Amino acid sequence: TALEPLCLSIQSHVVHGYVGNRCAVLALQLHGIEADCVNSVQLSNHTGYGHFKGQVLSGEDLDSLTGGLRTNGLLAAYTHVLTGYIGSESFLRRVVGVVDEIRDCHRAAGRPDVSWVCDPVLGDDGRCYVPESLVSVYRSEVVRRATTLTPNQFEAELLSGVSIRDLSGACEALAALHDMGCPTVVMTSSDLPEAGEGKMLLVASCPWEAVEGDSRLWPEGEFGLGDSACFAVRIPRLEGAFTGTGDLTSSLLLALGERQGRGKLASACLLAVRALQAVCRVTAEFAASPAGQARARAAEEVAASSGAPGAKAPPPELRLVQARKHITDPPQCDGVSWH
Ligand code: PLP
Ligand code: PXL
Repeated sequence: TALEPLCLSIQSHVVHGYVGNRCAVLALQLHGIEADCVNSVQLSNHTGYGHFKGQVLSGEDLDSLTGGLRTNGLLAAYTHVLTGYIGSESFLRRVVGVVDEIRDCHRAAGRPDVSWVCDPVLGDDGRCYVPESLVSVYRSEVVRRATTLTPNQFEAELLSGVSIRDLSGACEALAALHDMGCPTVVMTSSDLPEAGEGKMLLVASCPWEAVEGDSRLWPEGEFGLGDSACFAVRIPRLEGAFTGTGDLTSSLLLALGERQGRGKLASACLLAVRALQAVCRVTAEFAASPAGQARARAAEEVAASSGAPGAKAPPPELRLVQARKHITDPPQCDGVSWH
């Protein structure tokens, strides 16, 4: 018999705010997916605040937690693994080991493979914010094990070695990641000329079977390269910065992929974009409200009085709880469309 979905989510925890597991677990649970979490760090708040305090889980700590799960026979229950920001090579190698062990359990029991939705967090806008040595571990060990990768444009370029200037370059980079062993790649944000003014594109590439239930959903047909279908969703850029959107996106892709079922990756992507856009809009509306503006002024005063040069107030935290109905029922959003 098929197992109930149960996701092991290995991500950051923050006491205040919504990044990492604080985003992902809520989104999974709202979609009815049980989520167990390993908190790879526990920080007071995300690092965009300038000041943060807390602890980093060591590789030995991770071994100890997985050892407890192993002893109780719990590793065999995971149907999905979701990973996000990982800050060290030794921790990443151990995560790979955990995925291998979960897969061994399922293989021994004759059950279907475990899916690994991996957000290969390396950096953004041409800047790496993890140690350079992680790139080669992602390339050699992670890409071929992940069932779905969710890089941004910069990460897709670093992992594939293909520079992305336009949509066809994006498809080439994603095809290179298929050649490296990952069947489904969803580039969750990009800055491409085809997007149009004020828009960005989510670009996905996957086996044709992964979209066969969504055939002719998007108007101009797929623009696949050989064995893979490639499609894109247009996303309006909103005023202001948001933190945690990448973590929310990968968890929504996992949850909506599960809900839509096999062969419906394209509609899962569209729904994930709608949910994300709706959460960002609810967040932006709050930020513009009197209560949101008072909070922003207070944050600016704290930053200014901290004495740290260049300290500035962080962007508003995502309003996930307030936007929960949009997470479960992604609404139509102006400007969100197939390319
Ligand atoms: N703003 C909006 C409206 C988004 O939907 C997203 C992510 O999809 C972002 C900002 C973050 O984009 P990036 O990952 O390029 O920082
Ligand atoms: O959303 C990415 C992220 C994950 N984990 C920690 C962070 C951030 C973004 O700032 O600070 C700890």
